[in-house]
This record gives sequence, structure tokens and C-alpha cells, in this order.
Amino acid sequence: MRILILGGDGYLGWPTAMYLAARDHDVLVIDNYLRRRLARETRSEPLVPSDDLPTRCARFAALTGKHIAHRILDCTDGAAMIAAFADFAPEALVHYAEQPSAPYSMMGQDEAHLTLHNNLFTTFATIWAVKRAAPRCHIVKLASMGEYGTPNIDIEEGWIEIEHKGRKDRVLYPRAGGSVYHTSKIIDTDLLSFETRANGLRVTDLMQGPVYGHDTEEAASDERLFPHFHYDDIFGTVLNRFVTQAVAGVPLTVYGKGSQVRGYLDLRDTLQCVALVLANPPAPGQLRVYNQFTELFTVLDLADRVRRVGRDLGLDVGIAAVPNPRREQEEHYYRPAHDGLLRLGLKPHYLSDERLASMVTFVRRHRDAIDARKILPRVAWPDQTDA
Ligand code: USQ
Repeated sequence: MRILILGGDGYLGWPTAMYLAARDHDVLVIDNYLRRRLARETRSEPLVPSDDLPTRCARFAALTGKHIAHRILDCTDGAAMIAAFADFAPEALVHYAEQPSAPYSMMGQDEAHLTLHNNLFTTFATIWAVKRAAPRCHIVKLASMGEYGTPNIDIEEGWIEIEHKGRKDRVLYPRAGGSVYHTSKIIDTDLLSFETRANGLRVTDLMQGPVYGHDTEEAASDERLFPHFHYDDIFGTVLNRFVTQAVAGVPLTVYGKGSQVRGYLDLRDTLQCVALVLANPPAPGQLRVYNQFTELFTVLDLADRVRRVGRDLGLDVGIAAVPNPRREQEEHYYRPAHDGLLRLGLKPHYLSDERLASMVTFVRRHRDAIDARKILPRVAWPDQTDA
């Protein structure tokens, strides 16, 4: 298949490109290095600096004989996107090209504006490029479990049947994002939903939970092909942060009570899920939604696992109770469905002590690069009652 990866420089985009190219798909990645710029500006650079796309594509080709094409362009640029789509004629695309951090989106007005502008207009330009230059292209959009929030009822996979005043209908499951970032993803879903109804686009929305992990099979023999690994409070996801904190000897930063539950998955399972939905496209006019995670954990569950595995490896791991910088429910009901991807054939890599130990080993190799100033939360959700 001819597959376009928008945001192909990122934590998920780059390993997805390698995974698909290794399986003989014709892959073009597009990126404008926005995340790299924001990481520099917020002093949140990853543990190991990563090479630019031309260098990594060349290294991957030398190692595997497989080609990944790349283009540096801004996915909000409608004309450039139409030209790129006309040139490459994608049969499918995977859209990761978004500002991915909830804390970044809550820093202030400029950061909230950048998040909304970038995320909504990449989706908008993608929609128009599909309509103008590749109308049968399957759009696979990386959405977020955080779009649902933590409602006091079971979470379905995107859609819910409701009965109201004696009548029934099937509607998009209610959304309640906990940050400007999550809210931008809700609006993305609404835009895409409209385009499926109005123009027959075919869309798969992947409602993904927080991802962890440092490597994938395709990069195993050359660490320079690993995706960037963030451990800072802005771009780092919680388990990658905890592993780094364990190595640095910083007590694990459990926010609030630590009883917040989320659906987590291994980076390698993100790649499997994307490949499965690419192989099983929806019909024209269909918005299909999957909840993309494999296991539920509380934050404290994760901290306990990292502490146990870290201690077995000789690390002195403590757990700290950090006042929660976010506005989120700490004790809540959480029962999201997640059968769809399993039915398509997902074989989960559940979190194992071996996986945690291999993350610890990776971070230990780069222990001297850890900057402890990036670890404690620097961004709090504003409290208007303080104003
Ligand atoms: N948390 C801590 N301590 C930390 C960091 C996080 O207790 O040091 C807690 C948070 O308060 C939250 C949970 O861990 O309850 C997960 O936080 P996270 O930073 O790993 O994930 P989040 O900010 O929600 O965002 C990440 C990705 C985002 C994706 C989202 C899926 O950055 O792109 O959309 O996971 S979800 O969380 O389901 O919305």
C-alpha cells in the first residue's frame, strides 16, 4: 500500500514508518519538526538527541534495504498538502501530526492557541488534501482516550446507543476532555465525522491511551533508530518518566492520590493496531472508532511495578506524593470497552517485568544525560479561583 505518515518524526510516527516499510509498504513521512522546536523552547529535550529524518531514513535503508521517503513540510499548509497528496497518491494515511502534550496546551494562551491552530488545521488540511487529491484514501487518525474523560458510566468504542423519551438512536459517545490538547482532538473527531457524512470519507479514529516503551523490533539492532524518549513533565508519558526517575534516584512523581486509572499500551502495540486497521479499512462514509489500549492501571500500580523491578536491579526507588498539577478526577469509575482491535487480531504485549527491566537498562546507559530539572511538574492547570 502507498501510506503517508503525517508527523513521521515523532515518538509514534517514526517507528510506524519503519514498521510499515519493513513490511514492504511504500511509505512517505511528512513532518515539520514542530515537537522538536517546542521541546527546545520548553527545555524538554529527550533523553537521547535523535538525528533528523534524512539521516534516519538513510540509516534505515542501509540497515534493511528498505526505503522510507520523507518531506519536511507544515501539515497546516493546505496548498503544500494538496501538492504532496497529488504527487504521492496515498491509499491510506496515518495522522499523528499534532501537538501531543496536555501540559503544553495548558501553559498559557499562546500555547493553547498553538495547540488548537496546529491540531485543527492539520486535520482540516488533511481532509481537503484527501478530497482534492486522493478521495479514496483511508484516514487513520490518532485520537485519545482522554477525549472521553472519566465518565461515571461504561465507555463504549466511539458510539453509543441511547434511548431518550421512548426513542432510540446511535450517537457519538459523549466527550469531556481534560485539557485544551484533548479538546482539540474532540473537535478533530467532529470534523472527520462531518466529512464522512457529507463527503463519504473513510475514517478510523484510534482512541489511544498513554504509550510506554523505548524501542521496537525494527530498531533493535541500532539504537540510533529508536524513537525519541521523553522523560520531562511536558512531553514524557508517565511510565517512561517513572523508569527514568528510578534510574536518576528521584522518588517517583505520583500526582495526587495516584488512583487515576488509564488504559495503557506498549509502543509495539501501537504499531500493530495501526497496521491492523490499515489492512481492514472502513467503507466510504464510515467513521469507525477503536479504543486503543491493552491494560488498565492506576498511577500507583505503575509506580509499584517500577519500584519492584528497579529494586531487583539494585536501584533505590522511592515514591513521592506530588500535589496534582492537573485538574482531573483522582477517584473515579473507569470501564472502557476495548474488544475491537482484539477482534481484528491484536496480540498484546502486556506490561512485563522483562519489558520494564529492558527500559531500565536503556535509560541506565544514558544516565549521565538525565537532567533532573525536567522531572518535577513545571506546568499546573490554572486555577481561576486563585485569580
Ligand atoms: N501522572 C502522574 N505522574 C507523572 C505524570 C503523570 O501521576 O509524573 C498521571 C497523570 O496525572 C495522569 C496519568 O498519569 O493521570 C497519565 O498521564 P500521562 O502524562 O502519561 O498522559 P496524558 O497527559 O494523559 O497524555 C498522554 C499522551 C497524549 C495521549 C494521552 C492518552 O501524551 O498524547 O493522548 O496520553 S490519555 O491519557 O488516555 O488521554
